[in-house]
Amino acid sequence: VRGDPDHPANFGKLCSKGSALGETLGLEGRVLQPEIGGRQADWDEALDLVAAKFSRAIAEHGPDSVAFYVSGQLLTEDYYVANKLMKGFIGSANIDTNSRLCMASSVAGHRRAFGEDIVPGVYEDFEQADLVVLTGSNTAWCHPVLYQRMLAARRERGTRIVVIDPRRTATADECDLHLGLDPGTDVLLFNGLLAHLARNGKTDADFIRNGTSGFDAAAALAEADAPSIARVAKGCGLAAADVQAFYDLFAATERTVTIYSQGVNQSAHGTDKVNAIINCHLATGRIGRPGMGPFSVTGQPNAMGGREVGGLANQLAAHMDFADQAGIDRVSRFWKAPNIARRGGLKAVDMFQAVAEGRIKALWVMGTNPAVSMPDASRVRAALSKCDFVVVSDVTRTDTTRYADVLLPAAAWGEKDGTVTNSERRLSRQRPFVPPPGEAKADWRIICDVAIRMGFGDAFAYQTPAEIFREHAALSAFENDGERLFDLGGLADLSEADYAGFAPRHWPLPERREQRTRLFADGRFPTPDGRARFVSVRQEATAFTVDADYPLALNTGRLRDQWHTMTRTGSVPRLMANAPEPAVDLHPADAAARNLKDGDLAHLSTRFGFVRARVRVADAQRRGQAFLPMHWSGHFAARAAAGLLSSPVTDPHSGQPELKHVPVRIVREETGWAAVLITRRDLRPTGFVHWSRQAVEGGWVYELGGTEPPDQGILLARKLFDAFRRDRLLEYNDRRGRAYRAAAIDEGGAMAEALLVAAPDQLPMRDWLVSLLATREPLSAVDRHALLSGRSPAPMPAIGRVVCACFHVGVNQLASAVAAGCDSVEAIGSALRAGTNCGSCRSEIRSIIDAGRAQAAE
Ligand SMILES: Nc1nc2c(c(=O)[nH]1)N[C@H]1C(S)=C(S)[C@@H](COP(=O)(O)OP(=O)(O)OC[C@H]3O[C@@H](n4cnc5c(=O)[nH]c(N)nc54)[C@H](O)[C@@H]3O)O[C@H]1N2
Ligand SMILES: Nc1nc2c(c(=O)[nH]1)N[C@H]1C(S)=C(S)[C@@H](COP(=O)(O)OP(=O)(O)OC[C@H]3O[C@@H](n4cnc5c(=O)[nH]c(N)nc54)[C@H](O)[C@@H]3O)O[C@H]1N2
Ligand SMILES: [Mo]
Repeated sequence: VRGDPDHPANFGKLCSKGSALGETLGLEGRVLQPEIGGRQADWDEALDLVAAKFSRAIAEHGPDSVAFYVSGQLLTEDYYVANKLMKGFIGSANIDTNSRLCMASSVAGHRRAFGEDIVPGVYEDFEQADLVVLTGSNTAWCHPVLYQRMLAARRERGTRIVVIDPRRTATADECDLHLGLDPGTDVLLFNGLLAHLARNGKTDADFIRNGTSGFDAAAALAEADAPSIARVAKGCGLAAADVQAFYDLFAATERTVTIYSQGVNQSAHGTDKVNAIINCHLATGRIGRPGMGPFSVTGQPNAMGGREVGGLANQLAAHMDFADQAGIDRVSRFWKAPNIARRGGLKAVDMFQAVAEGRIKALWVMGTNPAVSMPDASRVRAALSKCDFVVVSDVTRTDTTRYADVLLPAAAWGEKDGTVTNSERRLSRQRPFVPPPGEAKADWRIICDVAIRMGFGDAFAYQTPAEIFREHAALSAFENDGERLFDLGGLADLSEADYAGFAPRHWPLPERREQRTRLFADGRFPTPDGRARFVSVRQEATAFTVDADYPLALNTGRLRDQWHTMTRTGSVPRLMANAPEPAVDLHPADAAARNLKDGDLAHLSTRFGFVRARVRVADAQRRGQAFLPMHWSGHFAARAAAGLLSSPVTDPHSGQPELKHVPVRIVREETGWAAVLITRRDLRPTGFVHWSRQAVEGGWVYELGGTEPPDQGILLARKLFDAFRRDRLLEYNDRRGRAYRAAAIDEGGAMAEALLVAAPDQLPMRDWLVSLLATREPLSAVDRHALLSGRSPAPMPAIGRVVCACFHVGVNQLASAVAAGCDSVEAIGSALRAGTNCGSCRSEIRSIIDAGRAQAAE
């Protein structure tokens, strides 16, 4: 897999996960055939059943008794037909998407300010800016290709970077200023900025007068909220000098882009946070011109396409919504859909609540894993298991597919054919290069096949994705005299050949009107009066308060090399190597206060549930705050999904849940034993207090542990070997019953698996055992002896924990290179290639160089 150097969004650069896509094309875990109640079925039978169950629920309980929960993994064409089926033909707006957990606050903020969900700028602005403000965004890990573009510009023209994040993330490594604000205090910080700009005459009076409304009220509320820098500093938990420095920099720099992501969106006040940011850009007229503007960066491959077709329950289609009667009539006429939904539907959290209460009788989940990614996930799981009829379309087995009455095999990346939109409004094609395996089918095809069976054949008789795309483009232009900026009218007649060869382009792409790359530079906005709206916001009390029972604030988010619920990245050894176990980051003082050290097992609980994870003592963490990655599902650990802890409290405007903060209690889990199982088998062990697993060359490494005393732990762990004949086992038991080592030997005499059990912290090194798994060579007498004695036969030149996932370079190799004289990230790059692809490990390489330097100085 290589990037396309001509693609204008990344110029051929890929992140670690993109580079590893080729390693995810195997069929392990793929769903290859439809299943009904766990047994294999053919497509006709499965589709007939889905159509019949949905039709019956609608006939008996009305259209609002069914729902779709869809995803930004879908292509625009898939999304379009799912939305059309639910809103146009079933006649309910109960279709919502995982973008509710991701982008909904940005959508709501854009609509309040601009009248339409528009990202005004383009990625080039990041390079043309003199100041880049990154707030609530760990860009270095989550948008590494864009981040490297910013850093390149910074080297060339000295762009200043300000990072606003309660954690000191890798993104903060190369910044001029890091504001480690208290969680949830962003509105105060940006209100303070607005007040500061107004107080010091740094606003653009012409732009405010000609292009906006509501400035005076917003500025007055900001002034009341944030009357002084001292007040802001106190409220945000920052040093006054840092706040002052940020405000001065912003005030003085015309070319400023403010980039924001989940630290802003995933909040009980996410929409207000978005508007507090936009207010500052409107006040300075810094919008839509080169190098400036508020900029929401999205996450999923096609989160934006979903917003365009109307995948959110409160949107209708093509940027029209339910507030506008004429718009509903217009879409109804265009679709020839008299039964069209006339009011908004249930948003994700409410949708699963309705499922739990039995109000939703039939639910179809497509391309998302809510059993892991929704907040209060145990309630979501209970709802799924109670629901009368659950359909899941996915490419792999997940924690959610376990609840499927009907499981449908969808085509995956590399097999799908259609379009996506990125954060800068750029449409790109996704083209297939392998046929779908087994009986997998494109999502749009599956949805249309069900629609036809429900009696809507005329409206869903598409033969190709291009046909769907043309209709989507035509709807965006239908009776659109420029009042909706989302207009793809120029693409409504695209031929099959043009669609096949479509080169990436920004919308709007109207048929007759002028085509623009950036929007709003003219001071005209898609509101009724053509003016942008300042939204008066005030800093509300944060949704959570820590207390004696739950004394820490838990933040959740992403790791560098994992993608969401790990359905693909989790089985790629080099992507698992940097952070192999689920771990909670704690400030050293918070860890010490709980008698926890690095690598200990911790028990985390909130009012919604509990999980177990290792402790990682991290200086980047502020006191009183903990951070847990969102990634570990039940496929990779016994119980470590962040969703089990997260709160279902939502933002009142966007319905987006507060995924970034929940009060948590973290205590030591007193373990009596620990074990490691190195195996070729794909297992999900049961009966253990804790396990997690890591993909390695040739199989998996399982870490296990329990609260039982070691002798009982040995008995429990040995059950994992029940599958093997006794004469195939090499076993060692120490006399006191505190340690056990064993290996299972295959027909060829090679090690099929190895199990080591000991008291916690007493496990022998296992790198060499893992290497035996990959070699598949018969065990020598020396190996056998070493295995039973728990000592590696020869010192292994282990590469150590992987730092550069793109080129598989480990910490030991880096340390040797530093010792041998490599004294810069660039020198390391030329020597080992590490850090020269996506660049997201550069900050870690830098800290290894610094550590080497410090050691040399001692
Ligand atoms: N490696 C990787 N990259 C990804 C993904 C992935 O799974 N893995 N997923 C993609 C998707 S779908 C998305 S949506 C994006 C998300 O990309 P990001 O939003 O950058 O990622 P997160 O780690 O969720 O959160 C960003 C930061 O918000 C900070 N934060 C928490 N609370 C607050 C607060 O109150 N205020 C401020 N200012 N900051 C706060 C967190 O500490 C965290 O560092 O990433 C995309 N890219
Ligand atoms: N605690 C906490 N929770 C979070 C977040 C957080 O920061 N903290 N972030 C939230 C955010 S921003 C997001 S985007 C969500 C992501 O959460 P999910 O959407 O649950 O995450 P994924 O693992 O990407 O799930 C996508 C599923 O779609 C399948 N899939 C991939 N391609 C296709 C396809 O073409 N068709 C079909 N039918 N299936 C496909 C994959 O196999 C996978 O099972 O998590 C949210 N939840
Ligand atoms: Mo997301």
